[in-house]
Amino acid sequence: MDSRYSRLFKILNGKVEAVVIANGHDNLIDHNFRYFVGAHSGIFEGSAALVSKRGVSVFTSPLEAPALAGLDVNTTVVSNSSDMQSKLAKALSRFDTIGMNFPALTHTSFMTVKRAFRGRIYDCSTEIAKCRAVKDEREIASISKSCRIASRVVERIPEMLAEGVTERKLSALISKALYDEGSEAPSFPPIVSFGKTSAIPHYSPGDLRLRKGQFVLTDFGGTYRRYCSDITRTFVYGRADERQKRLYQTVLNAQKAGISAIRSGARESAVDAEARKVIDAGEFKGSFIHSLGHGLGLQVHDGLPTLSPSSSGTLDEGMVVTVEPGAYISGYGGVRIEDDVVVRKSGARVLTDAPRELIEC
Ligand SMILES: [Mn+2]
Repeated sequence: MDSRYSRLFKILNGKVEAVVIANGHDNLIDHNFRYFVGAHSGIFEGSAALVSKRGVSVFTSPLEAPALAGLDVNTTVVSNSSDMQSKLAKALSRFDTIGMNFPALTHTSFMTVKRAFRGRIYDCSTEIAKCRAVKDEREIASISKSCRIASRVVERIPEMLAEGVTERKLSALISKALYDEGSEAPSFPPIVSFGKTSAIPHYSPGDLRLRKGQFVLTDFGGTYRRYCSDITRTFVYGRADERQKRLYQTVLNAQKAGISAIRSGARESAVDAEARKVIDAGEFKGSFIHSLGHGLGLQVHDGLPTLSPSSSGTLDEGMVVTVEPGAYISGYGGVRIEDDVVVRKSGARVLTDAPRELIEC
């Protein structure tokens, strides 16, 4: 298996001699730091990773030493930001060009590196995103485990449903179940929507209470070794009526068409189109108002690939992507069904193994 840094330099194809990933503080940590360093724990505020063809060097505080134990990285302990600047300056003195990841870089971190380096700095975010998009087998194992955990939680949702339970309460129960089943944390606050609110794709759960005959849309995921899962299931509390069944079956058919279109070499926009045309062929035409899917990895929205009408890329073996068609009818309700798949030569392998048929409960 190629190391992550050697894959990156193949993609960079001579653009720069090294890449520096520089973290800010708190929630301004660049996920690429964890990606190249391989750490499953630690916080790494204000830390930097120097990635070159020879390997990965980490500049960090002594507090992070336990998180680096056993990893294949060189570690330089720094005591403060001026110490960081002088130690980076020494390490960077052999290079004329470096790359950074501009979209996740704070101005402060950029200035620290700029003061430590006399050469030219290029934005290498596109190349880094391409590197991240194709997962290695260790990453796929972590995502698979994360997906299995989320799938077990799906199976527990029917027993959480009761007349009068609020969306917020159900969201909390799902979060707890993720921890119970072995997740480190929810990958994002679970979306739960009842009845009419299920027609709002990015809804935040509120104080609505569940009543018989309503849609129950749940969209959530966990993390395992920091790798995310992302799954959506829509239930009906009580018995579904005919319109609810037709809406559900249409979205399920669209999802099956999308999954069947996935294989290495498939155009991303063509996969989206296969699913979209199923919904647009019938009574729910025009109700699929977002893209079909997104990359999944260390982040829930992992950059590449994207499955949308405007995507211009093609799928490669080892990419992990969500397939999540939905149909939304304002004032009535909506259905979304989301699974996570890994792209293989011959097709998609579905990693979320929860049942997909309509569950009335
Ligand atoms: Mn998603």
